[in-house]
Amino acid sequence: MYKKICVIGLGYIGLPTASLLAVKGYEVHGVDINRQAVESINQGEVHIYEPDLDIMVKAAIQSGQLHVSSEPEEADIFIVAVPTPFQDDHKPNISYVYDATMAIAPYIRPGNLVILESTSPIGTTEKIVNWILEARTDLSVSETSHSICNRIYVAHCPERVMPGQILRELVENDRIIGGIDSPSTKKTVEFYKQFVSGEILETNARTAEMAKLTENSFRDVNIAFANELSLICDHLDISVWELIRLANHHPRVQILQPGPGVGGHCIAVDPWFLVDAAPEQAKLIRTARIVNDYKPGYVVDRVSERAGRFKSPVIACLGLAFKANMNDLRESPAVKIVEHLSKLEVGTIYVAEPHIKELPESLLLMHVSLMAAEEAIRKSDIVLLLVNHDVFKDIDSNLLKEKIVIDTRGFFN
Ligand code: SAJ
Repeated sequence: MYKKICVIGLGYIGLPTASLLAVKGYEVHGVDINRQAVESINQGEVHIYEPDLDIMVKAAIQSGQLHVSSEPEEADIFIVAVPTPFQDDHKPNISYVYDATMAIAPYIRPGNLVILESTSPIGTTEKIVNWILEARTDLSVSETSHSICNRIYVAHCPERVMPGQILRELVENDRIIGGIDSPSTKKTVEFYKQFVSGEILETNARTAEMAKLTENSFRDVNIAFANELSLICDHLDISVWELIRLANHHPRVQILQPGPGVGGHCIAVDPWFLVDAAPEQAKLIRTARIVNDYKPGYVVDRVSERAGRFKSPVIACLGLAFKANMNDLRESPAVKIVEHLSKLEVGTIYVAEPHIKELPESLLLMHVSLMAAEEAIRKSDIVLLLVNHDVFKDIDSNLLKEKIVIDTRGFFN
């Protein structure tokens, strides 16, 4: 029975996973290169926002089952949950996975299981095996009689949780597990069965890697379809919101919602890994990325056009987060749009983002002000709705009557 788990990377996936396992009774050692994060977690605090995560981290630390530092320790299982961003040319950057593997390599013992949870380009799990075996010639991954006593197990189990619902989805979501061989898959399945109530699906490492990329590409392509419809509808003077509502009455049609662009660290990134792996074949996936990335600039142009009608235009921008009801600004199209409007000096800009207390530095430097939504609307000529936060439902609709409203989410429809 596995007892001790070492989790590398204490971000949006690693920290909830480490605390969940600790609360379930495992001894968990968390590792992060960010020393400030390590310090705050050890005090039972969190450096990222996710509903109820603070409560779970506090419980895990207080129970003594979770301890964190910047150095790995020996363990039965190593879980790698580090970022896998892309470079400027959209090529995947797996240097954090390499660094994490090198960091744990000296601590791996025969019989250990190494699990990659980071969303990864196809072939990454096999690379981890090669890196470990290069660093540790005493270990092996084969089952021959002379190597069985020093073999290790390696598998990919991609994280699939939705920011905002991570703690529930960590337990309830179905999981895909692909080992580098069948014994690795089986050991990993046994481990996840201990804390996952969803179905556990077995495959090989490469298919597991591609499955995760496929899920996020599927969503990106579908959002791109909705975004393209919004461009066509603007051109033809048809309400895209009414159009989608009507079309979705068809029993086999379910169009997603257009927006100001696609944000977050996942959907706007992962499809590029498929494009990189098969550039000739992944034409639709690449086009979807281009359509979605076009949307923030398109919104900026629409606002600039309208602002041109005023002598000194004032624009109220509602929302900055990358999606509704959260304070997460990672890769947020709303932030990009406000930055761009400000750079172009389109007018005076007020931002209402009820989920944050302070503007990001980029906007502070641009003299953008943060205020309550109704106050921003009162002072403005143009109201630009960027995020469909539930709290904006309380806005008095009379305030919008005399304003030019640019609603990128169909919120006021
Ligand atoms: N968006 C739209 N229109 C829609 C739906 C979303 O414009 O109809 C936008 C959002 O506003 C946001 C972006 O897309 O800017 C992404 O949001 P999201 O809710 O689609 O997804 P994420 O990035 O929060 O989480 C995704 C999830 N993947 C899928 O739903 C296939 C999650 O399950 C993954 O675990 C996560 O990526 C990840 O970590 O990969």
